[in-house]
Amino acid sequence: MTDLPASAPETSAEGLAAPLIAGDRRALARAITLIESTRPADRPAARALLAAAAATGRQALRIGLTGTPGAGKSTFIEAFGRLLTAQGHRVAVLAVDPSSVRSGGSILGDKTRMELLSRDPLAFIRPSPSQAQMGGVARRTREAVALCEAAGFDVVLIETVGVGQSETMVSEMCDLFLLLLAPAGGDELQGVKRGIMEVADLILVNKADGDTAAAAQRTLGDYAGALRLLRARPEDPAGFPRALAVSALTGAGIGDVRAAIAELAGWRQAEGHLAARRAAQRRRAFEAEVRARLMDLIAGDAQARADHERLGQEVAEGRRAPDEAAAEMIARLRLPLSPSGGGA
Ligand SMILES: Nc1nc2c(ncn2[C@@H]2O[C@H](COP(=O)(O)OP(=O)(O)OP(=O)(O)O)[C@@H](O)[C@H]2O)c(=O)[nH]1
Ligand SMILES: [Mg+2]
Repeated sequence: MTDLPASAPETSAEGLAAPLIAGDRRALARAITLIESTRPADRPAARALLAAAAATGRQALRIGLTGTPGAGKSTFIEAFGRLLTAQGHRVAVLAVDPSSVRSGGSILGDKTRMELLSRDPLAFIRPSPSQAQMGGVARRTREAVALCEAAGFDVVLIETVGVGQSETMVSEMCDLFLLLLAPAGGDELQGVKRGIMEVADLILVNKADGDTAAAAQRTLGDYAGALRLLRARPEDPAGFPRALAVSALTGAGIGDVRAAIAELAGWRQAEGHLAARRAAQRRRAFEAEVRARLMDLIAGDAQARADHERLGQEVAEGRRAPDEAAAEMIARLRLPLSPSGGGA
């Protein structure tokens, strides 16, 4: 078989860029498929498309959302997303699911729980690709956000289920971070990792309706108390981070969430914190890409791969110190740099 050119019409950057920038959702979906491709031959077209996207200079408000399984994330996105589109915003929803296997039931559940939003012409919903390590997921998600922005979506919601490192990753690519919780007994507080509370701008206690209304108010009190113990952050106005009770089902409190987000984002924008945060995020993304490429260099070379495996084994067995083995690994790559090794 001959190599298919990377610029096959259906995946060419030139063919996709114009409709993408015109806001065509099918072009956006295909563009995301292109940047998700693991075929090296697709990468040049993906890069060209990302360059065209960046040239638009368009930016959205990027909102991260995490929450325990079943907390009501999908139902919340349906309610919140529809509130935004009713106000004329164009809303893109990107799901990040690090657990590679997503049950068909869950996807079906999402379809019904975001039924109106998924049919809304002002909305775009993209389920997570089912694969790969966090590194790859982080890059793809970052790039998908950039494509959504170029397509004219002015709010991008990045949803992740509250497990593993995915929240940290999502918080690294958003302007604002929401934590959605279901009402529960007091011991639930311990179940939420302190690290997530520290990056959350809003803690939303969902299901504040019907039988669970009282429990939601109690949980709200617990979290509001816990938030008061956190150190004030210089990039926040008074009153943040804040805890709110909502009902994604009835819509109660969703308007307050909208108002709190507008207040916080407006303040951060005016004070320059938003720009500084994005600059720091881009910088860290660059550092992560450099590290990833170094690992790719190793993986792509048989000798380097063997050295890496052997040194890793020696470190695991306690025969070598990690620092020393890493120095040898880098020296063996024979990069055209003088290996000063930090101390020498
Ligand atoms: N009473 C009540 N039930 C809710 C509310 N929001 C969601 N639910 C219910 O909670 C269940 C889970 O809702 P989902 O929106 O699927 O939750 P999720 O966090 O997306 O779940 P996963 O994606 O499976 O982690 C469903 O049965 C919803 O109908 C709410 O505000 N009040
Ligand atoms: Mg869901």
